[in-house]
Amino acid sequence: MDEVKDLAAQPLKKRIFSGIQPSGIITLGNYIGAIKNWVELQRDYECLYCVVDLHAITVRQEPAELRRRTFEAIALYVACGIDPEKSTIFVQSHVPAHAELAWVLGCYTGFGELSRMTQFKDKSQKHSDNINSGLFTYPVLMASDILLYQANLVPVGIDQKQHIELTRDVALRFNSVYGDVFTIPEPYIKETGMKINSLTDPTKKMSKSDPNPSSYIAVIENRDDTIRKIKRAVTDSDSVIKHAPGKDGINNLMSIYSCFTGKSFEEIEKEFAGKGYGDFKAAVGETCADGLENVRSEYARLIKDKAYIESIMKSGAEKAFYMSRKTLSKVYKKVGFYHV
Ligand code: ATP
Ligand code: LTN
Repeated sequence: MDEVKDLAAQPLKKRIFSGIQPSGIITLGNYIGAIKNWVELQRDYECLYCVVDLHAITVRQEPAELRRRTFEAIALYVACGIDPEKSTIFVQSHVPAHAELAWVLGCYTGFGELSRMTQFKDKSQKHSDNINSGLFTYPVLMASDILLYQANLVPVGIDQKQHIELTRDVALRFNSVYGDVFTIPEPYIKETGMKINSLTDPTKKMSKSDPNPSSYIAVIENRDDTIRKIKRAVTDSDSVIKHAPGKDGINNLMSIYSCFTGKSFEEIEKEFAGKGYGDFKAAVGETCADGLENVRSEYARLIKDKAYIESIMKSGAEKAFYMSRKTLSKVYKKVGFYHV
């Protein structure tokens, strides 16, 4: 029995875990900062990609919408190129060990550590009418997601770096008391695209829960909307296409362009030398819409196939359930819970 456990804890390929909240329509920021990298990493890693619905309820959600978005997010993962034959795709609430481990890890996480989390500070300002304890302990649940599967690497945008550092601290603390229970995970954050900013306020992160749809590109919106939103994106008053401090709007559009074309900022500056913002924005809009074209048509096909999407959820949850139980039983044993 112990041998089986050890095999599950040490896979041949290194393991990856990541997730997105079904808290809104998935944006270009989520795509570039997370999903695009997930697709590439599938080749060399054993990957688990989750729709983290337990996290989403830290902010009030309309139940029918949450349910619909969870379904849509799974379809979008597949449409983007996550292969259900290679990777485990599942919904967080389908695997009870996430919440169970979160309770245990909460007892090894300091109030002071959680108080320093910038996402908590931001979100409690934005939702001052609902500063619930789930919002505060959110990073403990995220640590459980990652540690349950003994993940080595966690591909995310830069905004999640602090949460991964906390995950490492909690895992090291737990291991120092009980021995090597958890793998210590590393963040995987790509320099270009680690923070795509809002199109209406380029000093802020593009966010799917932004109430203004002009601030984000939805991965599945139509081509004309994408082109129009980029055309109207806020930029500064000079008209030189150059990556420079203070030019947040242009820097942001250059990052988007770079992510789809693979061109460096210098190459982009050369390409648009002598041209104005109008030409540049049109090129970014077209390139972005082209880059999302396949995802959009694949999504339109998949979203109609309820039985297929639900079968992915079910088999993903089964695999994740089995893997998660290994770690949870080990943790329960280590802390001294009675087993019969
Ligand atoms: P919310 O607005 O509800 O907080 P969000 O759009 O910030 O949601 P999350 O579900 O919190 O998205 O994040 C999912 C993944 O996408 C994380 O890895 C996160 O770092 C990444 N991500 C989110 N927004 C961006 C962005 N603007 N640029 C780059 N990566 C991003
Ligand atoms: N907190 C993340 C979403 C998330 C996550 C995870 C990401 C929840 N659990 C585990 C990576 C690994 C966010 O993007 N806000």
